[in-house]
Amino acid sequence: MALERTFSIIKPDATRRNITGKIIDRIESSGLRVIASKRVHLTREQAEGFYAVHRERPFFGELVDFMISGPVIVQVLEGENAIAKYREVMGATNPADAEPGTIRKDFAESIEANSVHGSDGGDTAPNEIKYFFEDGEIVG
Ligand code: RTP
Ligand code: MG
Repeated sequence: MALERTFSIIKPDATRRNITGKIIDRIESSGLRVIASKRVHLTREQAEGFYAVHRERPFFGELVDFMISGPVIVQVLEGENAIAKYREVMGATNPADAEPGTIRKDFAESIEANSVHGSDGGDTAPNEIKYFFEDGEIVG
């Protein structure tokens, strides 16, 4: 099976609580490999652009405020079936609905402060990766 790449953000609630290592351990234990990583503080423009698909949703303003409330870690993950695999490892958007053993069940604070982002499909993943990384920053 071919290797696939997905895009991950470890969100500000997790950097604030200093639990990024615990989250990366879940990622690596699942078999996914971190092939690019950097810690950044998103600008409002970057966060609005990244979440543009949600612009009309009622939570958009709060989501952007949250995503710029502290540093994040953006990453490219590689592995077999990486996009679906990482969605499984993350768990449901709302931690109350997430399966035991998932990142969001075990670490998320709320439906908004839910510790991680992962691309939701083969159409979005490459664009999300390009939004944050140059080709030379990704070492597979
Ligand atoms: P993500 O894009 O961050 O991986 O999360 P997702 O696909 O599971 O959820 P999505 O529907 O794309 O929502 C994006 C992020 O917006 C926040 N959210 N808040 N207050 C609310 O009702 C609400 N719903 C979603 C979460 O941070 C969610 O991850
Ligand atoms: Mg999403």
